[in-house]
This record gives sequence, C-alpha cells and structure tokens, in this order.
Amino acid sequence: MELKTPQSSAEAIALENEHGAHNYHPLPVVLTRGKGVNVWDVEGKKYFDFLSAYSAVNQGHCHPKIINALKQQAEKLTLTSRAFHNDILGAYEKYVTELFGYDKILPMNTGVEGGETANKLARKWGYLKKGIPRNQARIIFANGNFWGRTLAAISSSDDPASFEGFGPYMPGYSLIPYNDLAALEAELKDPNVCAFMVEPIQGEAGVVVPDEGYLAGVRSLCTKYNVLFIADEVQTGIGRTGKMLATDYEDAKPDILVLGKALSGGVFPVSAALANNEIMMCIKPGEHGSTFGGNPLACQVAMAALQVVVDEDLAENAMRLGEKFRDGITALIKESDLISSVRGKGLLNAMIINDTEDSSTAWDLCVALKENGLLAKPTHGNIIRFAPPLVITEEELDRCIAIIRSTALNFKK
Ligand code: IF1
Repeated sequence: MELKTPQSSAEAIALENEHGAHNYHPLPVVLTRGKGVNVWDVEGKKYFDFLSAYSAVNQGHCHPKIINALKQQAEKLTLTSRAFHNDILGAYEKYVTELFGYDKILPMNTGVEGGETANKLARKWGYLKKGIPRNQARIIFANGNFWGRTLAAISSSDDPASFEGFGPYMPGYSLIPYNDLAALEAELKDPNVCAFMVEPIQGEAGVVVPDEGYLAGVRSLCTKYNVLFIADEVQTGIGRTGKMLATDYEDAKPDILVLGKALSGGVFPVSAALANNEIMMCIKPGEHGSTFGGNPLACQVAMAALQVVVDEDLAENAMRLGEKFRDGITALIKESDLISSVRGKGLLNAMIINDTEDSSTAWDLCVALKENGLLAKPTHGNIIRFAPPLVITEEELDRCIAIIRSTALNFKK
C-alpha cells in the first residue's frame, strides 16, 4: 500500500488530530528532513533544532556514520531475540562497559525501561545482598524527577500531570527535596532503603542544576549507608552537559548508570543499565529482559553513535559552546525584561521567562522563535529548554543567539 505523505503541514496536522491519540501538544510545525543541527518543514523552511528530540540527537540529525551502521546491519540481521546469541551483542557489551567503566550492561530499548531495569536490579540486590525483608525494599527519588511514563515512573512523580488519574501507585517509593543532602541522609538511615535514583541535572523540571558537591555528597552518603546510587543520565548523558556523563563533574560514580536517548543518536530506541557484577549478577536468566533488548541493529547503531561522540569530542564542544550560549543570554537579560535568568551545563540550558508559570508567554515566544527559524519548546510553564545537537559550530551558535536576541527584543506579550 502506497503511503500518501501529506503535501502540507496543515494536512499532516489534520491527519494526526483525526487518527492519533491527543497525548501531545506539539508546536505547530511539521518536519520532514533533518541534517546536523538543521531540520526542514513540509513547506521547505529551514530551522535550527534547539530541542534535539529532548537530547536524543546529540550527534546531529541523520549522522552519516550512524545511518551507515544502521543500513549495513539492517540488510544483514536485525533481531534474533535473546533466545539465541548473535555476533554483535557481546562486542557491543564489551565496548560500552569499557567506555563507561562497569563490569556489565543490561541492554533495553527506551529510557524508562532502563530506569525500570535499574529499579528491579536495586530491589533484587536489596533482598539478596543487603538482607532487606521480602517486599520491603524502598527506593528514594527527588521532587521534580522525571524518568518516563510507566506506572512505576509516575508512581515516583510529584507532578500531577504525570500521575493524576493513573493510580493506584507502586508501593515502596518515597520523595525528598532535590539538592538536599540532609533530607537524603535522613531517609538512608532506614535499612530497608535499597537505592536513591536521581538525575544529575533535572531536565523536565526545567534544567535544575544542583549545588557543587551535591553529587559527591550523594555518592558518599549512599556508600556510608550501603544504598545504591542510581544516576538517571538518559537526558544528561552522552556528552550533553559538557562531559561524557554529568556525574563526571564530581567524584560521584553511580552504582547503576541508566542511559538512553543519544545512546543511539536518535536513530533507534536504545537504552541500558550498567553496573558491576555484585549488582548485575543478582538477576538470573529469565528474570528480566525484552524482545528487542540488545538487538544487533540497536547494538551497531549505539556503537557508531558513541564513537561519534568520542571521535568528534562532542562533550568538549558542548562545554565550550555552552559557556558561550549562557554568556550570550546573560547579555540579553541586561537588554530585555522578558528574560529573568539562564541556567545549565554544557549544551543543556534553560531560559526562565519573566512571567507566571501559567502564562502563555514562553509558548508564544517559542512560536515567535519558530517563525524566525529556531525550534525550542517550554518545559514547565515559563521555562524554555535550549538543547541543540552537540555538533553545532560556533558560527551557528552565534546565529542562534542572534535569533533568540532579536526575537526577544521584538516580542510583544
Ligand atoms: C515524553 C519530558 C524530557 C528523561 C529522563 C528517562 C526518560 C526521560 C531524565 C524516559 C524522557 C522525554 C520523554 C518525552 C519528553 C521527554 C522529556 F519532557 F517528558 F520530561 F526530556 F524532559 N529519564 N524524557 O528525560 O525515556 O522512556 O522517553 O525513552 O514522554 O513526553 P523514554
């Protein structure tokens, strides 16, 4: 059956409204092509992508080396399931565990599956190694967290938009304030706590950067109380914040590392949980997995995606150009009362709009930015996340800062 692709953006949007669930409210733009930092809409208009599919396209859209890895493997073997071995998985596992410094990896597909895997590993370890009584294991999370849309993930959320109407909720989950080591220590004294799962920088919460020393403090408290430190680096990992991992900024090596999104450069759903043997070997054959987890196609794509980050030193580019971005927006704040602050690390940044959370100002500004050729989207209410592909050049960044500046200075609330 010939797929009749829509000839106009309006037609494409109408098709989605008619036939698709209304579980998103996208910006009114219909994209048809992507290359590097740019995407094009159906009418041929070119944009700078400043969302990168929520940091999944760190390597730039359709990076030739990743696409080539996809094509080559796609014509050879795409999926065996784990009922059989294949000749790619072991090589991938060796590559990734050596790159991130862990004994083992459990390969999954989406970021939330990586988080679920980390939660199951932590509970199993809690029972088998820490001696927590059966079904009493607790996991602590931080207010403002976001790690996906499954019933477990929303059970740990304090955002009604995530959890309201989907109860009952997963037991054994508790929340504490983010960036608060005293609150964390108070919880970790409970011997039934098996893990603390936290984002090194909270993405969805609006790029909330914790105090210097917070991550090292988490590491030291988890060690002191024999609790697993789970770092959710699905959004902050793979070079986004100026280092390969955001936890690399401090002496804060997680016990379980969760990766996703840019692990595949946005080409294929690939996620993972990494841990050392004492934790990973708590799960026995048949106790966890997934049909597509660790499939040869995903493994080849992920190896190519990671190699691009290493070869092109994308973390360093993110570090350097992130500073330049924040300096550019800081200069703009002096000229425009529309923007109250800018924050972030590397090329994961957010601009806080000088208006109430429930105002439409941030959204309206993103629509104006779209008209001027730059795509970004608010996270919560009055916060706009800016996260271009890490392959962006200094010249392109200068042009984007100029677009943001002229749009903000000409913006009428
Ligand atoms: C949506 C948010 C971002 C994540 C972190 C795990 C996951 C995510 C830190 C789960 C996913 C995505 C989900 C997507 C929009 C986007 C998002 F706005 F929802 F919160 F990035 F901030 N850990 N984040 O950010 O990964 O299962 O989606 O592969 O659901 O709307 P996933």
